[in-house]
This record gives sequence, structure tokens and C-alpha cells, in this order.
Amino acid sequence: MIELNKKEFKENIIEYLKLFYRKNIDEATNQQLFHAIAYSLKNTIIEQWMATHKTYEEKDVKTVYYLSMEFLMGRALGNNIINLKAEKVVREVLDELGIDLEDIEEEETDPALGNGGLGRLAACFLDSLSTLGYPAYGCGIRYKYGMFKQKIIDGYQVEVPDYWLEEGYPFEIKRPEYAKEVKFGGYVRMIRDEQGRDRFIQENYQSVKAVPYDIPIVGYGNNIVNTLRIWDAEAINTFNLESFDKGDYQKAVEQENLARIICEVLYPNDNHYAGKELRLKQQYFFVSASIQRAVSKYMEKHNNIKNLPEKVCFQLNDTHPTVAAAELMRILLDEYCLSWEEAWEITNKTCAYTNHTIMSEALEKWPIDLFSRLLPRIYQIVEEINRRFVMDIKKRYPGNESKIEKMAILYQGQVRMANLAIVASFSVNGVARLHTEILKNQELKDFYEMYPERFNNKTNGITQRRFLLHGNPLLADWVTKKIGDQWIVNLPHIDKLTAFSEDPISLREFMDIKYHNKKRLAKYIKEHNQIDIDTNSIFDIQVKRLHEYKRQLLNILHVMYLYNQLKKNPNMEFYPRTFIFGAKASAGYERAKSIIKLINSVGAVINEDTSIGNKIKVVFIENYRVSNGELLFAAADVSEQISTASKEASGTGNMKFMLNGAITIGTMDGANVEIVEEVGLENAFIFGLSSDEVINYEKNGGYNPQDIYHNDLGIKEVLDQLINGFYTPEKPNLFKNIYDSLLYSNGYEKADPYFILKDFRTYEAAQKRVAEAYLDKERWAKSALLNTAKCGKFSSDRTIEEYVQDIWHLEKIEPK
Ligand code: 26W
Repeated sequence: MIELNKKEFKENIIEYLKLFYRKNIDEATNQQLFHAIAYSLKNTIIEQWMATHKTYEEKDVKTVYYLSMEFLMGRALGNNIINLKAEKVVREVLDELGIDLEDIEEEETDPALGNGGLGRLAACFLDSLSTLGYPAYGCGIRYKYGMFKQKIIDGYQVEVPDYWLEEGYPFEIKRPEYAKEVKFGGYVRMIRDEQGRDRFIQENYQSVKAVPYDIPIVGYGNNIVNTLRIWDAEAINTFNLESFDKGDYQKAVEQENLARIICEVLYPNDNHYAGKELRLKQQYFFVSASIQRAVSKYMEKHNNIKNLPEKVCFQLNDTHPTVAAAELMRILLDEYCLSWEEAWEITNKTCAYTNHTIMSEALEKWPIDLFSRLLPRIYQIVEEINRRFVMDIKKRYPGNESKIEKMAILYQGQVRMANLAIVASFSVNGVARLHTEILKNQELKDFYEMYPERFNNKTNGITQRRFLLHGNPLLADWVTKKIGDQWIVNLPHIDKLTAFSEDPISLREFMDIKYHNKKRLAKYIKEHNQIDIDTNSIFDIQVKRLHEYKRQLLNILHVMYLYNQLKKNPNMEFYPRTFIFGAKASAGYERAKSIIKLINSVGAVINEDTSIGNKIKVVFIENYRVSNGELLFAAADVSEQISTASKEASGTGNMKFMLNGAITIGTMDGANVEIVEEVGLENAFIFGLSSDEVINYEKNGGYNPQDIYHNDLGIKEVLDQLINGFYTPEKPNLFKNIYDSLLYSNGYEKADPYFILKDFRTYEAAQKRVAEAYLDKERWAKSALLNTAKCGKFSSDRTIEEYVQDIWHLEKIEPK
């Protein structure tokens, strides 16, 4: 075991401050201290990192490469301290130096190289892979600007660039020795080589140099450190000043520009495909570099490329890295001179695909002209994959044109990436049981019929190390005191808490901790929003990306409804409630931005209205991200998981809340179904249409929300407030777009496509049950505690074990 040495750690901090900043401890800023502490910690991490890779080499292990456009890592310092089990030593040293660890942690900007669920899942998976001792690389892009920072100005979202590297990132190391060239554009020429074989040469292309930066992923207390490798682009040619050749000069400038823009910025779209050429460049850029490197690494130790699948697996995180399959084919065909059949067999045994959404607007479909211009050789390969696949379809379904229409990879001028991913992979998985069933029976029905053996489910999970041990230290300590610390590496152990669910003292302790966490959040809200909230009120929280299908609108319409009720009847029975929202909207998603403005406008009116005696507060948390997420999960009484059934593939926020003892109000969607199965219907508040009902309505052209509007006065009153200036008298028309979307269809969309009015009354009834349930404090405490106790299934450790068993087949490395 390589451990953090107290004496060295302390000396290093002092040393680094001098070396980097010419400062003594008492002169250094917190930011400088953060860097010195991070570097000192990195010393130990590096030792473990090198030892891990030595073991991997010696054992010649199989490795999974998790290819993902996004890794939403969140802050590293606190997490690394925890996983190194160094908290005690670090705190002792910092105490001696008069430094507060929490203040230093606040200095780290979240590396936010992801949008939401898919990116955070990738980060949780890396934590679990290291903790379980499986050889793995995360492969991604070193965006210069990550997810934008959100400012709320006058109730509107304003996007501010997130230049996360401004102060330098202490945990990364540049590895120029592993750089790879990535080629774009030009044309393909076929030549016949000396052996009489056809060879394909890309000519007149532009290229960039992909340079990797490695970030250590520390396993929990096991000496194992894996790698997140993010690629940066550099120009390949420096200007040749002697050359006056116009073509060369032009090309050099273009290549410089290409390198500069490729890694500039993360696309802030979640579940919405925009078809931007630069995004395809980003995809091919990091995929080509990662695959080239994986193949060279393999060939450094082995002499037969045909056995690649024994040592390497590429997991495609959604369709975004799907060009990986064609890139691997290119390398096998053009560089290793394999036959098509040989290359295809290897590719098909090496690639596996995870689907994360059924939203049709998220499907990636590239125009063929763009795709073939940018990636001419890759396009040829995709054409041949498609030609052979269409032959297979015809053989299996003679004369059935509709199968080709639905399944072909190239169709009507487009490259359909999901179809390519399925055809090229040996495994296709969804991310929750319901989601996988919908894939098999609806969205991907035809593919399931053709390749049933490829389809499997892997219900998502989260890492309890970040979302309980780090994010909620009070509860973590309490759990450990009650049942021991096994839950940290084996979450199902947490079920032992069930034994305390009838014990009044334990329940009191549990709720006391919740109360402390609510105070912690209230302090944050006071500082950031200048709003006083009642820590005895029910904290009802919805934090996630803003999307119509997630239905933040249903939540705020219900708040508006409650407010109307209270205004009419100020003395009605009403338990105080704090509704907390946090969400970023994609910059170009107008309706989502309107919903943010609506939430803030409603809040501005209600929070100031003394006539309702502070019974309702509405808070919008600016710039929701991993770090403030940890505070929110810990403080929640109620977890809002209210997507239109069938639309949320899994959800993982739902699991983070559950782990922290919040009770779910939700639809039977995504992983909510499995959450309810674990915790019991009596410990959740379930409402709304089922996924089957939603799918049926959709097949039959939707439903008519006008009936509801005209027959339900409570709903009508709320909707009318969207257009009569009730919340924004100076701009009464501000929310007309929202009003219209709920009541009228337009050229693209049906009226109320997410069934908000349809589900309104059942939601309202479920919220009533919440309010009633909260009155029985002990009953509530029991339910809350059972949520924590029954969330053993939702650890990403379990998810990763399933991936390993069914898909990756990795060998576990035991700690030394
Ligand atoms: C091409 C634009 C684009 C960008 C991101 C399309 C799709 C995405 C992601 C797949 C969206 C996403 O993050 N999906 C979420 O994945 C989580 C992890 O599996 C699930 O828990 C969420 O339900 C799902 O919305």
C-alpha cells in the first residue's frame, strides 16, 4: 500500500508554495494553497498510478476504453483525498498549517466537461472501475471551455464561458509522446501495391496533432489508479517561412485554425442533435486518436492484431463516438492489410454501444455530403458496411422494402449513427429496465428482431463515494456508526439500516442530520439568492437539465396553483414548502429558457407576498453543477422525478436523492420503476400516465388538452395567468409561447406533447399526499430512512460489475 506520508505532505505544500509562487504559508492565497495541496497529493497518486500500470503490463490485462464526448467529473481534490483514505492525515496537516479544508475545496472550479446525465454517468463509472480494480481508460476531449456558467439576470438565463483551465489544472499531465495525427478532408486514391493488393490512400487532407492529457482516477483505498485521457488538438506544421508556395501557406493557416477550434468548446446541447460540422470533427478527432493509440499499445505487446478483442473493448457512450467502428475498420484494412471479413469480425467483437435516450430529436443523422467530404475514407467504409448490411436484410426479409427503409445505415442522404452503432457492435444496451424494454419493443424493434442476442439492460448507478461519503459527511458518519463502513465499497450493505427504521432514536438522529443539511443549504441560498427560507419547511427539489420532457413546467404550474389556493383561503391547512429548482437550458432552446424565466417570475411574486405568511418559497439555484448538487441532494425532503413516462431513459439524480434520504415524487419512468420496486410503493409518491398509455396516445395522434382547460377551473386559472400579466405585468405576453404549447398544436408539435395538463390532477393529488405524509414526522422519517437503506442496487459499482460480466469480461486486479 502506497500511503500519503504526513511529514512529506506537509513539507511539499510549503515547498511548492515557494517554488510556484514565491510565497510562505501565511502569505499565500487560498487559490495558491489549493494548487500546492493538490500537487502534494498528486505525489502519492503518481506512485500508485505508476504501480497500477506496471501491474497491468505484467499481467497483460484486458482493458475497456470508455469512449465519451463528455465526462462531468466535478471537483477532484475532495474526492481524491477520500479515495486515498487520506482525510485524517490531510486534516491534521492543514490544521497544523492553519488551513480550512472546506475553504480550499471551494477554490477548485468544477471541470464541467459534460452536459448532464450521460457525462456524469461516465464519471461515476470511472470511479467504480478504479475502486473495483478493473483496467480502464476514459477517452474524451479536453475542451478549453466546458459547460457554460449560468447567470440569472432579471430572471433570465445568461450564459458565461467556463474557462476552467484559467488557473491551470493541477491533476493533469501532458503526454506529448503519445500524440497521434488525425486527418480530415482531401480525397481517397486507390493504388495497387507490389503484392497486387488494392490500397487506399488519403491525399490532400488537412491534419491535426492530437495530444493527450492524462488525469488520474483514484480507486477507493485499493492503490489502483486508472486514467481519464482527454485529447487536445495542436497544429501539426509550424509555418515554413522559406516556402512561398501559396498552396502550402494556405494549408498551413487552415491547419492552424482547425487545430485551434476543434477542442474549443463543449456543445451545450442535451438530447438535441444540431448537425454541426464542428461536432463531427470533434467526434472523429478524439475517436481516431483514442483508437489509434489503443491499437498501437496493443501491438507493443502482441504480434497478432487478430486477437485484439481478447485485450480491448471499446464502449460507445451513446452514438457520439460511433465513427470508432469505421475508424477501427480503416486501421485494420489500410494499415494492417486485413481482409474485409477479418477486419469486420474483429470490429464486431470489440465495439459495444449504450443507448441513453429515445428522444427522436437526439438521434444523430449526418448529411452524407458533409460526412463524406470531411471523412472520405471513413465514408467509403460506412458505405461498404451499409451495402453488406442491406444485403443481409434482403436475405432475411426478401422483398420487404420497409425493413430497408427503417434499418439501413445510409438512407435518404443521411448517415444514421444509431443504426451504424447497432450493426457494428456485439452488444447494445439501454440504461434502465423500462428503457431497454422500450428499445426492444418500440424504437429498435426491427434491430431486436434481427439481433436479439445483442440486446441487454444495464440499469444505471451512481457512486456512493461522491454522493454520500463526500457530499453528506454527517449522514455518512452516522451510517458507518450504525452498520460499519462496508457500504462504501458494497452499497447493498446499507440495507442493514432497515433494522433501525422502527427505532425512534435512530429516526430522530436521521432527521436531525437532514435538518443540519437543510441549514447548510439555507445558508448557501441566503448567500447566493438573498432569500430567507424556512428550514422547517418541506424542501422539495428538482435539479436536472431543463427539458420539456422533464416537466419543470408541471412543477411550477402546480406551485402557481397552490399559490392561488392559498390566496383565496389564507387560513387553509398548509404545511410550508420550499420549492427549489436548478437547471441549465441549452443556449438555443427558447422554450426552455422561457420556463426558467417563468420559475423566476413566479418566485419573485410569491417570495415577496407577505399575505401568505411565508408558506411557499420558490428558489432558483443559479449554475446547478456537480459541486452544489452535493449540497442539494443532502438537504432534500422530496425528490422531483416527474418526466413524461417513457421519455427519461433512466435518470440518475433520482438515485442521488434516494441515497440521501429524500422521498421521490415521480412517474413510472426510467429507473423510478426500479426505485419503487426496491423501496416499496408506500415509500414513494407515484402518479401519472404509464409509459404504455403515453405511447398509445402518441400512436393515436396525441390528446386534446382543450377539454381539460375548459372543464377544470383551477387549471384554467393557472394557464390564464401565463397570458394576463399576473406574474409579469410589464410584459403580459411573455409566456404566451408556453401557454400556446400547452393548448395548440403547430406545424411541428401536437398540443401539450408532454402531457402536462393530462397529468396535472394526479400530480396535484400526489403532492397532497406528500403534504399529509409530512405531518406524521415519525412515519416520514421511516420512509426517508428506508430510501437510504434500500438504494443498494443503485451503486455504479453494481452497474460496472454487470458490464464486466456481460460485455467487457475484464479481470479484477486485487489491491497490493
Ligand atoms: C447529439 C445531442 C445529444 C447530446 C446528449 C444527444 C443526446 C445526449 C445524451 C444522450 C443525453 C443524456 O444525457 N441522456 C441521459 O443519460 C443518462 C445516463 O444514462 C440517463 O440517466 C438520462 O435519463 C438520459 O436523459
